[in-house]
Amino acid sequence: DGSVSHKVVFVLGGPGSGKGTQSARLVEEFGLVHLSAGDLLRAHMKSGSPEGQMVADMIKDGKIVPSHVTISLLQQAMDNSGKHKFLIDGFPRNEENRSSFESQTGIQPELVLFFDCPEEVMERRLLGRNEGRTDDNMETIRKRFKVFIESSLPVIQHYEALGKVARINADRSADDIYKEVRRLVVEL
Ligand code: UP5
Ligand code: MG
Repeated sequence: DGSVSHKVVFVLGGPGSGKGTQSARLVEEFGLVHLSAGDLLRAHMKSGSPEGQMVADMIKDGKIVPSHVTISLLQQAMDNSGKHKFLIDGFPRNEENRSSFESQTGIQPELVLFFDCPEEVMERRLLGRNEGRTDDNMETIRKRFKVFIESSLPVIQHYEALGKVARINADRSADDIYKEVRRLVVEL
């Protein structure tokens, strides 16, 4: 099915660490396909279906949406792109996401970018964003941080053990971060 030829980079890091910002730059320079799991889920929640409503409720509460929903959105987006190099931003968020994605798609990431950023810096960025996201309020931000530490960090540790993680200090200007990030991706 061609999945063996798919090249995937996972872009991980806490809420507000700069995944979307850096992904947009990489896409512009390298022409990869940017798949933000959060953006796909936010589009899906506007579909008006019962599943869309469930996704909306979970995002507002900072919870991780069931894998089958996210993976089917990612799979569709990959299929529809007609391309084979992808930057997957904000996924996988827990071990179940990771193992289901790997077994269902047969894809292993080439590289995992981990944007490491102190919570107080991420909090300030999220509260300053003002894009009307239902999860950018102090109550939900606290829950997102907790879910990140408890459920998402183990995914990064899993890939660290496989030598796939590039840890990037994300508490710097977007320009400084990108200088480091582009050098990692240019090598792929
Ligand atoms: N900014 C960025 N970089 C900066 C820098 N270096 N210096 C100063 N400011 C910087 O950046 C956030 C803000 O900071 C922006 O205003 C930006 O200009 C500024 P951004 O690049 O948007 O950061 P990002 O890491 O993408 O933050 P985001 O809020 O998108 O991260 P989340 O991981 O919280 O959000 P995501 O959309 O991935 O997920 C949202 C929710 O969807 C999850 O909580 C969950 O409920 C659900 N979800 C799932 O259930 N499953 C999934 O697989 C994915 C999502
Ligand atoms: Mg984002």
